[in-house]
Amino acid sequence: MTSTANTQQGIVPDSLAREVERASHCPLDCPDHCSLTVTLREEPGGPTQVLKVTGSEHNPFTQGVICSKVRSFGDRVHSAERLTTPLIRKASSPKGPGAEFETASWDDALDLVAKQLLRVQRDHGGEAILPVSYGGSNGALTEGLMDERLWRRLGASRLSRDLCATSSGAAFDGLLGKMPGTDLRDYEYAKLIVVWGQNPKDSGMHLVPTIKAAQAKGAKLVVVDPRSTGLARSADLHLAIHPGTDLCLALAVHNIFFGKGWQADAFLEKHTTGVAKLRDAAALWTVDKAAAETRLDSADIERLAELLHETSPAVIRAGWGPERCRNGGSAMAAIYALAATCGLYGEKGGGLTSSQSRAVQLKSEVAVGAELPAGLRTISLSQVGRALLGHADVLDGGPTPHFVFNYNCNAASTLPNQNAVLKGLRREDLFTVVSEQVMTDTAYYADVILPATTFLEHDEVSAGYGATFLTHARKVMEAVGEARTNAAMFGGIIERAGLAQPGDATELDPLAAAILKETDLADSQRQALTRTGGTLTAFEIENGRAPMPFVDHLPRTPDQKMNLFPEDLDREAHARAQLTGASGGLYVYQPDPATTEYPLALISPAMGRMITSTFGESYAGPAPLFMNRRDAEVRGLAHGDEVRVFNDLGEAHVHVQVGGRDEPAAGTAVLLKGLWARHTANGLSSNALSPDHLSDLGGNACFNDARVEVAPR
Ligand SMILES: Nc1nc2c(c(=O)[nH]1)N[C@H]1C(S)=C(S)[C@@H](COP(=O)(O)OP(=O)(O)OC[C@H]3O[C@@H](n4cnc5c(=O)[nH]c(N)nc54)[C@H](O)[C@@H]3O)O[C@H]1N2
Ligand SMILES: Nc1nc2c(c(=O)[nH]1)N[C@H]1C(S)=C(S)[C@@H](COP(=O)(O)OP(=O)(O)OC[C@H]3O[C@@H](n4cnc5c(=O)[nH]c(N)nc54)[C@H](O)[C@@H]3O)O[C@H]1N2
Ligand code: SF4
Ligand SMILES: [Mo]
Repeated sequence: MTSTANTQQGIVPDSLAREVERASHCPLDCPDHCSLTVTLREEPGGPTQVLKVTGSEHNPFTQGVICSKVRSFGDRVHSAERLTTPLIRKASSPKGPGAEFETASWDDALDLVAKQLLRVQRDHGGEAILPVSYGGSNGALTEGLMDERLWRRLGASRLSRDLCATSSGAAFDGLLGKMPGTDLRDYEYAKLIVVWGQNPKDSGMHLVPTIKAAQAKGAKLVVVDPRSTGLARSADLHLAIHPGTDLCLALAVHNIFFGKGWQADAFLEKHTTGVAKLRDAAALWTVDKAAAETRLDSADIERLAELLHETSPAVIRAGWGPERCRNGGSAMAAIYALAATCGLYGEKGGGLTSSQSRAVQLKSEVAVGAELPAGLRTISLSQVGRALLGHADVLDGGPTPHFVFNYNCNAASTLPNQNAVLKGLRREDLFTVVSEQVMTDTAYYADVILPATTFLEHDEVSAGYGATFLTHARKVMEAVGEARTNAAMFGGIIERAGLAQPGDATELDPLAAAILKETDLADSQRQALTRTGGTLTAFEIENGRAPMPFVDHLPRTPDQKMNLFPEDLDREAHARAQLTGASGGLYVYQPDPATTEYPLALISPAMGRMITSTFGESYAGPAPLFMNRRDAEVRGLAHGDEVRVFNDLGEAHVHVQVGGRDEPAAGTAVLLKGLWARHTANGLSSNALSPDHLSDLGGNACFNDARVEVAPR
């Protein structure tokens, strides 16, 4: 090559630059956890450029294939919207869209943050400090570690990170403990695959070729999804269920099995408890009653039961769609329980996989190095808006937050009750810090913005959920600009706030070692981690195949049995229902929240080109509202029309896409999750319409309980 390249340093002859390849692993909030090769252009004394990100073969599930988002990850690293220095809001500039900032040094920014933290702690109490973080795209070194040390030492409010997977987490832990599920690679051997409320094409793409391979060998496919996704269209049976009614469908299938005597008696006897109570709960759900509630044909519900009865091995891939509603926990539990009633376990290619069935559970907790003060109140991430507005019902007797620290989260875009969140963040008596990689919608509400590294610029320890791979990825390049890791940023604040203690571990390597030690890795796994940065389970390394549930391991419940009716879950669901005066309990259905005014269910599934709101800077939009032809017709709407979608919480201004790909069933509308203000005409998304009540188990956000009307604008 004889050319030269433009860089921030000027013109550098290519002879001085070099191309290098480094190994990495993708920690983004996606089940698959691809292993990667990153090609970089490095210049002596100059900035490093990400040239290419491709898949590598280390992870046998992802096999060198990666999604387009991460193939173009260099665009995010070097984005024009990348944050490269600390910023402080100009005193004259109001918070929110268009806010103006001045560049600051890290010293000045951290001094200000520490000073404000101590002021709020002194004037309002530690609990007036509210960390707002999620951490789905973060592993054990960037979430729940140095941040947690700071919050504990300050006595800050606890945050319940319940945006996602807490319904399914509570249900899975209650029924099976932290037990690994059926390995996704083994789906190839299944003769029946039931994809229940998951959309692998967009949100875990490596399962798609495995399903296709099984279909090519004669496997049948069932998809339970309100949308006519590509997978649904290729299925033998597509149950276009009405959102939030999966509990009725799952219980009706249990009821058919028990009614016809098809239940797997030997398995139930040997491996489960609580079957009688499950059976009683299911007995209330005749096929016709379930058909009415789910808006499915009775014959299709019966067909699902027959397929599960007739076909073996059969496997259920349970996704996240059914969990994001008032009965999401019970729905997930009833779906998981089908694996027992229908006798799916025991054969290669049979069983159940959920986001909870991970091979290795990571706990940053062991390396935090600070005691958790007793009695701190907890605020739900789904109810941050109401907390910021001082609603007593979510403050648990504590103070209204006066300090928000937003990191690993894009609160302005991703939390329900968006209008309350934005109004709260606009409060002038609230001090807000946002640590981010790019200028998100949330960053515009900050008093101080601190630039964060991406996973190519920091070390991370993380595990796939669904795919069984644990990784310790090393940074492949120095930080862009002045971006800092979460550990360095929180370490700096701890120092400045005078909260450091002698002997505090702050370096990432010993912290990572402490976390990995707790996972009890086998020698073979440690070696693989050191060699390639990624490892399979010890079982697989030793046996050359993935472990099978109930064959190679048992539930991680106290009695090693699958508990089909955990009493503590029943109590939790009962208590949750009582908050609204309803009667409830495990497997108790709560009616559809639709009204005559707001009859349409609005769901907000994952978008292929983003990870929740991450990569929003590179999606131009505008985002469409997907509608069923019939629903559009009765409202006089045609494809492309500009509409308002609204309810009592707010409204979003969008255009409609009628019919076509991913068409929802009649009665359901779709606005994909993670949208930024720039993607809709009025800057609000489906979250302006999502209520902030919590699910029956695990207190999950109930995004899909939004009920709306659509009208021309
Ligand atoms: N590209 C990409 N990948 C992602 C993500 C992303 O945003 N983009 N997000 C990641 C994260 S955070 C998560 S949690 C997972 C989510 O991954 P998925 O499990 O795929 O979750 P969703 O996309 O929310 O919903 C899945 C499907 O459920 C359907 N659905 C909605 N409501 C219901 C219901 O009540 N019942 C049933 N049966 N189906 C319903 C939706 O139409 C959708 O097709 O994906 C992860 N992977
Ligand atoms: N309407 C609707 N909304 C939803 C959902 C839905 O179904 N419907 N689903 C929800 C789901 S499944 C999820 S998981 C949540 C996700 O909610 P969020 O976690 O708020 O969403 P992300 O887009 O993943 O935002 C993570 C942010 O952290 C930043 N980040 C990444 N790494 C680091 C780091 O090391 N340091 C710092 N400081 N920042 C970092 C990223 O740039 C990104 O902006 O959203 C939920 N929101
Ligand atoms: S987001 Fe998912 S599919 Fe894309 S590279 Fe990361 S792990 Fe692989
Ligand atoms: Mo999620």
